Amino acid sequence: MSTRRDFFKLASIAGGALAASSVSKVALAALPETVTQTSPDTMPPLQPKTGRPYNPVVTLNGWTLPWRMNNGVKEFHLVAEPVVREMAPGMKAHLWGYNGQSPGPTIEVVEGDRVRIFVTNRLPEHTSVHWHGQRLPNGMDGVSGLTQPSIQPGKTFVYEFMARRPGTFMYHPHADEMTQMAIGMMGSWITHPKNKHPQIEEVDRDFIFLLNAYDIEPGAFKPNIMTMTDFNLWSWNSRIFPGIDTLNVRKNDRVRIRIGNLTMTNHPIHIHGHEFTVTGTDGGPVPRAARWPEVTTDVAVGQMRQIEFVADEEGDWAFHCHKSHHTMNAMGHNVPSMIGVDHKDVADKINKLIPSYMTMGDKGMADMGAMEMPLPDNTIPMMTGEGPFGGLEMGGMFSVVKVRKGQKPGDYKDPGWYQHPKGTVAYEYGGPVSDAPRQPPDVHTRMGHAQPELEVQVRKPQAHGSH
Ligand SMILES: [Cu+2]
Repeated sequence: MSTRRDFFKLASIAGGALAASSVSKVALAALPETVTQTSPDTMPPLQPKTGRPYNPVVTLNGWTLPWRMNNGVKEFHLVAEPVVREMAPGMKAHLWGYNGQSPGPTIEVVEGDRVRIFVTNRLPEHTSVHWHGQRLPNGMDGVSGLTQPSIQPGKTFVYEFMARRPGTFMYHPHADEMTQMAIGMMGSWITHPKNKHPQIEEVDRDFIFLLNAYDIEPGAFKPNIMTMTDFNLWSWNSRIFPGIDTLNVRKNDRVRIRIGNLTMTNHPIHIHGHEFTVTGTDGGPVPRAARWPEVTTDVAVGQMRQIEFVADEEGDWAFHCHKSHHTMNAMGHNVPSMIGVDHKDVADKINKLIPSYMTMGDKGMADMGAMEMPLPDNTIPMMTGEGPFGGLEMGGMFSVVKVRKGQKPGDYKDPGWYQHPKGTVAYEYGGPVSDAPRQPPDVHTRMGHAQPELEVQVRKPQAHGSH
């Protein structure tokens, strides 16, 4: 608690600092300037210029919201508004978000910081902001109708509380949630520890992103907000592979990745080539004795998971959701199985009549990636992305952790594809392959073994049994 004398002391310090930076008191009484981001690229971490120092995070295909200091209070300005988000090159979605992007900017503060967030509503309907996972006064919790009146279009509300515990959090509306979260309104929040924390490791690379899902028909721009389970775009920070940036790290870096889930299903997030431990959730740091090694961790709906590992194996390591339909991009629903059907000639003709027509491949789904068929505007192939050895046949929730010895500290630009040392890549066998005859498959065999046809006797239940 500040005493009255402390307050005057602070005010005079602040006044001095302000005079130096020529910001008037009138300006500080007004709303903090609105900062907008239009690029969907991963922005460099925001190094704190004021307040307690910390090691900032990297928001995957996102950015961090700058703040201003006002008498020791960190002031942020979030603007809820319609945005156009490029989900991948060639595909844009009309979403709702904050400050020009969906998800909104990451908010980073330090444990003990007093935070004031101005929220301006430029949406066509009311909203609110819930600070998921925070300890705060009940009236700052952002639940429309329960803890506050909703923020009407054109209005600005102020939230103010102290960031009491360190960890990884999110923010999202608690007003017409079905619409507002299905259309991209969400953002990440990190509270860094004030001092060295016994359960919180210092890391070299610290990434954060949110899992989201949309239902956007090929050729359309707006998500269908009525969809409950049948989404067709599975994204990280509203980006789909190959639109998701790679996570570039230096060999032996200690890496933390913070993942929050605001979709309507769980996502088992999987890394190749390394093991990690879950070091924290939105409930706080996991005590060391309670951690165990994993290569996949399930991030359930409304949860945050912080995973950590030492990146000590060089290479391009796949990092993705393990639900195979979540590493694919938009496809029409109710697609018939076309395996075994040669449709190459028909597809072109059908496409002229029905622009949104897409077919499943005739051998499997892999030939979808090869783009034999013209696609409608504003969609990208279901499985795509080119690697150094060919098509990756992945979309959606997929990226690559690039571990390199040569990555300079502080310089984390994409190093390009991994150059494998000689003799360390799977290769084609050059010798003879025996051509032993195999049982030809036919309708009466299973697994190649002939099976006698079974005669099945059905005993009908009898009304006048012996019981
Ligand atoms: Cu998933």
